[in-house]
Amino acid sequence: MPRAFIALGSNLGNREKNIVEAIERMKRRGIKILKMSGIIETEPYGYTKQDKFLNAACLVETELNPRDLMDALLEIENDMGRERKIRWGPRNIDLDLIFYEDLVIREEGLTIPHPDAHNRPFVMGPIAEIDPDYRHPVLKKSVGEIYRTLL
Ligand code: PH2
Ligand code: MG
Ligand code: MG
Repeated sequence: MPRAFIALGSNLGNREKNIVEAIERMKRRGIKILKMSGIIETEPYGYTKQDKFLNAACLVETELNPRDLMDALLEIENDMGRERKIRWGPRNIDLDLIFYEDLVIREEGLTIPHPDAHNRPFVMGPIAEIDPDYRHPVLKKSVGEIYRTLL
């Protein structure tokens, strides 16, 4: 069955509860969680006038194709009351599809690998914790190597 890495983030409300709830909602939709990273607190990136985030990542196994997995993640965000106001701004839950197998997809509304993931220590760190040898299919470098360059 296909495997994918999903990054989770929250900086509004009960951040830890939001991350746990998002994981539960993925499971309920039949998305199997194979591994979960630890949860880390991180400084806001991009738009810096906002509260600190909790971030984590998980490795999942799913029958959903990339587009349907992406749609499922967006539905979970909406079901949890996610509001979209400021780009890169505060959010109660953010579920980003980072890698799907070793696929490279550049379509309207679906870019895999996530186009900015390799610049974000709060994404590369948790994924490197799960599988440091996983190779970024565009950069052809392991996430462990990429993470080290961000420190
Ligand atoms: N997500 C963003 C923008 N900035 N900063 C941190 N620390 N963690 C995030 O998950 C994050 C962010 C947009 O998705
Ligand atoms: Mg994000
Ligand atoms: Mg997102």
